[in-house]
Amino acid sequence: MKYFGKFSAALALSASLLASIAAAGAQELVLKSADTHPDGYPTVEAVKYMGELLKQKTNGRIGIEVFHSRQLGEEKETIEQTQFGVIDLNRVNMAPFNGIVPETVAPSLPYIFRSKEHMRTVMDGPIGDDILKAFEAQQLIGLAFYDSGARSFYNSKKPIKTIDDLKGMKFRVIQSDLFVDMVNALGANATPMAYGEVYSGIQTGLIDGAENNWPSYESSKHYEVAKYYSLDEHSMSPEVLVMSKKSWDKLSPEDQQAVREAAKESVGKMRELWDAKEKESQKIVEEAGVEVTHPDKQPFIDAMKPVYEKFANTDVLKDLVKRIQETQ
Ligand code: GTR
Repeated sequence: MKYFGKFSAALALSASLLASIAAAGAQELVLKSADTHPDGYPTVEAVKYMGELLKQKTNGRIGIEVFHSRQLGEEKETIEQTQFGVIDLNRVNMAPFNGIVPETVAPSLPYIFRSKEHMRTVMDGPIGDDILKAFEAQQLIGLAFYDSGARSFYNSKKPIKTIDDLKGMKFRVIQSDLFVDMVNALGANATPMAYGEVYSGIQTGLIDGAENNWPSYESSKHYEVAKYYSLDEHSMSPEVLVMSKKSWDKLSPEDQQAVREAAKESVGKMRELWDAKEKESQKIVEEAGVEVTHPDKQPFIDAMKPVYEKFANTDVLKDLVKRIQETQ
């Protein structure tokens, strides 16, 4: 009797184990997603939210795991790994794509967007769709755009009150030739560098500063070593969420559709989080004693003319720029 009891208990146990393994097996395609930002940052949370939506849409078969805080490497490396299919999903800024997906140059151009609303209207519409499609030539599927606010300069040396104050200063830029030329055209010196090296770069004096939006300036803690922030808002280069074409091709058309929908549906959530985070980050850095200046933007805008001539130099790009400017 005792022996029999043990035997049936063992049977029951292995049956439940098998059931849970089967359930996990049915469920588990976990897409690996990269992000340079820390846990809690709006882009990280938006992709997690997309994962929840995807689970619902696929009856729990497909999920997403976000590897935040550069766990999978700096943006440039993760882009390559996504092209190779080692990483399934990647949330990155558009700027590191400028050299390989020419269409991404248009929304990365300085002062191309008149406002946050203008940027959102453009990226949500046919221009955004055309840019998303352009990623396919690079073995990537463009899924959605996220906000990235406006990027401004910050430094450890002095408040920037006019464009002339930038002369000779050394700024880290994102790894994009467009960004290098933009900074050089303002009379400063650009040093392309990985995001993860900026804090120590400023601390050791290798660079005087960098440029970014409020949430990045705050969450990276760069404000601790560079307390002068000048709101020149030179770029609104959006974030993009891409999928490896290799991973994409393994999905059924229905699952591909579910991925696309979940990505698009995460945009609204991201914007909510973003708007709140911008305010929160500004408050944090101001309370920490950051000195904010408001230089006149017109000389900055005027200085960008040669940058437009050099980078918006093909018919495709000229057309994109015109369409963006004409969008109301
Ligand atoms: C942030 C962006 C990151 C990264 C970073 C940088 O605004 O969200 O993806 O590109 O800037 O400057 O490297």
